[in-house]
Amino acid sequence: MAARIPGLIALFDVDGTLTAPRKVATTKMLEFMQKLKKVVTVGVVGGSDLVKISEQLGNTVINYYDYVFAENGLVAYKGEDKLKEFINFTLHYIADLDIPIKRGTFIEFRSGMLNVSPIGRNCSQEERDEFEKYDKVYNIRSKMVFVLREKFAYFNLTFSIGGQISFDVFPRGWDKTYCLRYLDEIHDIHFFGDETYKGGNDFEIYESERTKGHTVTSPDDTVKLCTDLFLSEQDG
Ligand code: M1P
Repeated sequence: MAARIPGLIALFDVDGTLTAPRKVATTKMLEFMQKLKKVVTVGVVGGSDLVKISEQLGNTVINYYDYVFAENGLVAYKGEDKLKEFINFTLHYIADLDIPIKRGTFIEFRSGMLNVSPIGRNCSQEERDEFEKYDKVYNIRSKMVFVLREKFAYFNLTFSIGGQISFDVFPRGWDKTYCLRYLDEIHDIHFFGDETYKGGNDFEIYESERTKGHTVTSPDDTVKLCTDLFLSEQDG
């Protein structure tokens, strides 16, 4: 087997890039990644924790990819008083929110971020799909982010609407670019993501000077783009 291209990595967002949002990767995608891994170093950087990424990409995800960065690669969170103030305000805001249904787990506490969901993370798949549609019409999440950004401007937070029912909140700089510090020796970093617009959770790493950013529209689009970039010469 030919050696992989040295100093180059193809780094992928998960939801909307390797899988449909919160869904399991297709066999076609898993097989494609195995093929791609023979040619380039491959990595995953997701906003979710490792448990969720493993549900989507398989229990052996760590063995399949050269790098797996869960929760954007973060490990710590500090500032208990600020945290409490933020959580209290956010829960009050959600309590006053008039949306069709609410379930449980409105704030999920993760290692390097808070994930805030107006409907609650305990909702079913059907309920989450419905909320996504409702949110597209009524902008529940973007209005909430607007209020929180104003209210907590001095906290230096980044708000990122990535998935279907929630948004992530984390200290500025603790976005997906955080994982790049583990890739110091790699100079050619290709990043693939679907939420690459300003405010999307792939924006910072897509824009980073250290990466060549690629916007994809679906997992199929990811396969097509990677084939054109990395595999066309191999097949030809
Ligand atoms: O990876 C994108 C997002 O996936 C989930 O979003 P939601 O549950 O709203 O569909 C969350 O894990 C979120 O943190 C993550 O950014």
